[in-house]
Amino acid sequence: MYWQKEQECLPRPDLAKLQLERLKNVLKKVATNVPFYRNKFTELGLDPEKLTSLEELQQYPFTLKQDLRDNYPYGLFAVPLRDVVRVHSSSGTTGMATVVGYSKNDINTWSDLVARILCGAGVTPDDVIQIAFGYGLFTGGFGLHYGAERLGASVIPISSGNTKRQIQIMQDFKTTALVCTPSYALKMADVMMDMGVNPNGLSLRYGLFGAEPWSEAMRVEINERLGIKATDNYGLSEVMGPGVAGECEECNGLHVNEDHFLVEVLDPKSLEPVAPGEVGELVLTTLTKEAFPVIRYRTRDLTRLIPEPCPCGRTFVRMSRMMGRSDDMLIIKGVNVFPTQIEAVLFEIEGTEPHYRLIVERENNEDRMTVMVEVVESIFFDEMKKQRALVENIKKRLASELGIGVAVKLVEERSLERFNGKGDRVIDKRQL
Ligand code: DLL
Repeated sequence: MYWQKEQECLPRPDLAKLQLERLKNVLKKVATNVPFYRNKFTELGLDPEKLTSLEELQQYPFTLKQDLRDNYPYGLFAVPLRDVVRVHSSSGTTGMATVVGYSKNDINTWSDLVARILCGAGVTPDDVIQIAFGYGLFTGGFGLHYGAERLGASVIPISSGNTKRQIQIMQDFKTTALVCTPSYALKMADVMMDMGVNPNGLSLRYGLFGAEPWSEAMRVEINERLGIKATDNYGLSEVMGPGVAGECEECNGLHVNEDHFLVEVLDPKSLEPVAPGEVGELVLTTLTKEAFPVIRYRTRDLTRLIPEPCPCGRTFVRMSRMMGRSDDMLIIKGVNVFPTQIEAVLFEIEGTEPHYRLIVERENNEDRMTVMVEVVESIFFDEMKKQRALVENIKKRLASELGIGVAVKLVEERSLERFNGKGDRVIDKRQL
């Protein structure tokens, strides 16, 4: 039921003491080893040596995704590269990409924290875990893999894609726990139906889902269609990857691994703490990471804390499932996409206008994005062949920037509605 009971059930006063000690340590470390933090702290007259309470963290500056981009690739690492044993990165080309690193100890901690989440969700060493997250620069595949091995389960590192094969393997290898995005779980249920596979005949019992937003209604549907117990788990590469927080078998909020991450929930406008239990932006500080510590990282994810104790016995605070974003980031097929990335690509292509619309839909449990882009008159009325070549070019450039395929539709100049100021160019029709 617990992976590290002593830590997961630590009395709150002891936890606060541990957090303060660790916070002081990490602040001192970044002030010494990372010029970005040192300069900011000096500017604000902050001396980590003088830290006496957790509340004083509020005087410290935030870290933004842009700071990671500005320091691409290794500028925010707090140890020399020779002590880094793993690197992960977000999609996107230079200027948009973010890079994170892990020391040997970081990988060790990461494995434990993911094992905690698997264990909390009901998984044991007797389980056979099929990991259908992508293995690669994305943290999902490797993160869950190391945690599952740490737990001692049997791991099937199948990675993402090829749904029929996933189902075949699930049948043959007697998978008991499925790890992927919630939308992919529903997609699998669809394909099982097409293949005439009855989910009740499978060995599947648990589903651990994350990396994209989903709803209680989706959970009910997944549980019913696959005959499993679905739990939510949350993380982000900038802070570690999966392993930051996860639901226990109560399925009522995600426990944050608070001995390793300090949580704040702030009003995204005033950046002041919201009242306990109110919705705000999640801000995280890593307490133990060596290679890539982050101080007050603005996740842009909206959630609320659930201060009441959980019947499971864990003392770590719970947060509600993610309720949205305080920026315009989209998650399409589990991949993070910023409209600005698309804008930047279109800007570079001759013949396109800087006016576009992004339509996001979910069809048969699969995300689809269509980029509608205005093109100059001469192209719009040009031969089909030229238009097709332009569409292909845009598609290719977008696929390489974003890491996912999108549909592209050319529209006539001045046909898309104009906005005063920052208009909403995204039409997200997905109903989760
Ligand atoms: O998605 C890490 C991860 C992998 C978490 C596998 C869980 C399972 P990134 O690619 O950096 O990392 O994307 C992080 O995804 O800021 C959220 O907006 C979103 N996200 C992650 N988990 C959830 C979740 C991984 N359970 C971004 N519910 C985050 C809603 C989630 N959104």
